[in-house]
Amino acid sequence: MAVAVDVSRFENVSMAPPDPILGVSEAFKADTDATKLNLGVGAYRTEDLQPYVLKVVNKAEQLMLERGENKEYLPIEGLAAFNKATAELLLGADNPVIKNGQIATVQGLSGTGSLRLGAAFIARYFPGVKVLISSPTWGNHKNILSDVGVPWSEYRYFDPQTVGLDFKGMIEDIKGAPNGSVILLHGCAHNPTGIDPTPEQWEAIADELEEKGHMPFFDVAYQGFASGSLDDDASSVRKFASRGFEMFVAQSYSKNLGLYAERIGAINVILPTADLAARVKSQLKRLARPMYSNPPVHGARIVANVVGDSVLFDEWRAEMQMMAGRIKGVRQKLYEALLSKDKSGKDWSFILKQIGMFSFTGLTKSQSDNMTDKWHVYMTKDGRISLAGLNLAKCDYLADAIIDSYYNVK
Ligand code: PLA
Repeated sequence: MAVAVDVSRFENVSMAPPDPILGVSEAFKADTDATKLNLGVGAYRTEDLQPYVLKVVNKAEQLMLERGENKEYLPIEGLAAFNKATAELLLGADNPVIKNGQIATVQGLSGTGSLRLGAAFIARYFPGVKVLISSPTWGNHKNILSDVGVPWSEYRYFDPQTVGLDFKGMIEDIKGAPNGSVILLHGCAHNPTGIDPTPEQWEAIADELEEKGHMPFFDVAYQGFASGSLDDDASSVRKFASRGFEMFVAQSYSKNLGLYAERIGAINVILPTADLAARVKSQLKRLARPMYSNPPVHGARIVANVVGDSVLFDEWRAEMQMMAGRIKGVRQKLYEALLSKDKSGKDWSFILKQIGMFSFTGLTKSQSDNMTDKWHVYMTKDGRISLAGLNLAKCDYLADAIIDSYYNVK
């Protein structure tokens, strides 16, 4: 017999606030104004502002259909061909770490799910160890760590005065963290600032981590998408690997292969020996099994097919360069539009210096609100705009909106 309840036992559940990034897409959908522009979520759009499925992805899917592949469960660690391809793409196939089997790679539910697996591993094996994240960082880093109960604090990263890297502050905070902390680093195209350390600064960061016995945890969500080169965008990670660090690296294929909804990525742990790698991998699988059992196969097959076929691989690189190039093009056009419209002499060149799909405009929350409420430009409230959602035709309009918000809103 059903139990009648006057008051629901869910009565004390409050309404959660919209997600600071994905909630922007929901608000955008609800706006009926024709001029509306979605610069919130980092998702690549064509010059016509339409979503883009890479041609090479279509070809890989065609291959899969022809082969008549089945839908059996994958092993807990994911598709073997994908795991091999993704580690090789990250480090380079001839990297000693790969040759010696010093890497534990487990397919994850894209970047987010892979970060979550890494964080769960930290919670289980290094209880109480603190993770340091950059200020600011991708907002979900905090949620991921908090939800698995890993303590975190922030290191200085962005200097609003120079609109550049607060390198001194970053090093001081890394130095000040308890020995043996985990330092979360963005492999390339830092989100949301678009500011990366120089090669010399990376070297100094590595020195500091070594000195303090800290462990790097790289989040690589934009390999190949930042500069157009898979190798250049992995150089930070490869530098740390060659210096012999034990470390975590989360990867995502959402942006560089446009596989957002396929949820394909990986967590890698680089270790001093193959024996340790085997043990760590077995424990990552043990964490994955009760969370989601085993990962989806479709995106893994796409990646494995593209990376495993030299013709498709070259086509992918060309499409990545095209996407990165289009973003650089709107970056340039937006900068020129701001320069020609704003006669105050303000230096807008930070837009050109930032890399990747985002620009961190420096607009405050109320200025960002004005962008949305008055101009129908949807963006995150930290002042970040996704240039991947902008086209050349809208650069003038966007420049007008930025100038109005910057000068007319406190
Ligand atoms: N890490 C960083 C630094 C990211 O920017 C993102 C995505 C991810 C990981 C995770 O992406 P994935 O799970 O799809 O692989 N950030 C987006 C989307 C593009 C988001 O917030 O989920 C963003 O707009 O910031």
